[in-house]
Amino acid sequence: MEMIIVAGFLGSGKTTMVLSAIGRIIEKTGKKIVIIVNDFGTVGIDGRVMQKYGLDVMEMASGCICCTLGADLLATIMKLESEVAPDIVIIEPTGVADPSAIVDAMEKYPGEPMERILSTVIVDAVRFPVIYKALNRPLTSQIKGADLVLINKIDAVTPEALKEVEITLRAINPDCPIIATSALHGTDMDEVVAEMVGA
Ligand SMILES: Nc1nc2c(ncn2[C@@H]2O[C@H](COP(=O)(O)OP(=O)(O)OP(=O)(O)O)[C@@H](O)[C@H]2O)c(=O)[nH]1
Ligand SMILES: [Mg+2]
Repeated sequence: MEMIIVAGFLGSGKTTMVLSAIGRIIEKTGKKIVIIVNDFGTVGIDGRVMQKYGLDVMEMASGCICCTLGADLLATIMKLESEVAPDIVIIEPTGVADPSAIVDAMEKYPGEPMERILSTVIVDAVRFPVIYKALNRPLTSQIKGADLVLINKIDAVTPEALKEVEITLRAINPDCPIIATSALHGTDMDEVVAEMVGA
């Protein structure tokens, strides 16, 4: 089983990104995917979308996987593994969660270890300058720990503003792939999916 964490601050476009990516991942790889979401999102993951792709959604009983210190998350994944046996589990934590908390929690996972854990962080291109000022520490920490950074909502910013965001992110994380996208319009999603599934 592989794990893709799709983190990012509130409203950055995590759910929209997951919905935009899953169909492409399934078409490309034929893999069985399960999504674990928290239920506080502005865009819910629609049951009909799930059915279309034969997906299962599991919401945490507590609604927030970062608040459960891993215990609930691990139990959920164990249950998934035995009942659904997915190839890929995609986790959308709440906006305040640092993906490294999930990666750390997975070290105590009693089942088969994950073949791969990818920490994706979505950055809202529109609100980044403001959020970066207000929440510098947690945002920097998220981006530093990311395996993949997606700058989302590029449809809503000028090329100059996007460039600024790119420069700041690159300075924080010099190594990981950074892709500018619009999850809403499906821009550059092939590139995103290629990074997500490692193909
Ligand atoms: N313009 C634009 N809006 C977007 C894009 N992606 C998402 N949005 C909008 O941003 C808002 C938040 O999107 P969500 O996908 O719910 O974001 P989220 O990170 O899952 O939000 P929470 O789960 O509430 O933290 C919605 O109104 C989306 O339609 C994008 O690429 N461009
Ligand atoms: Mg969401």
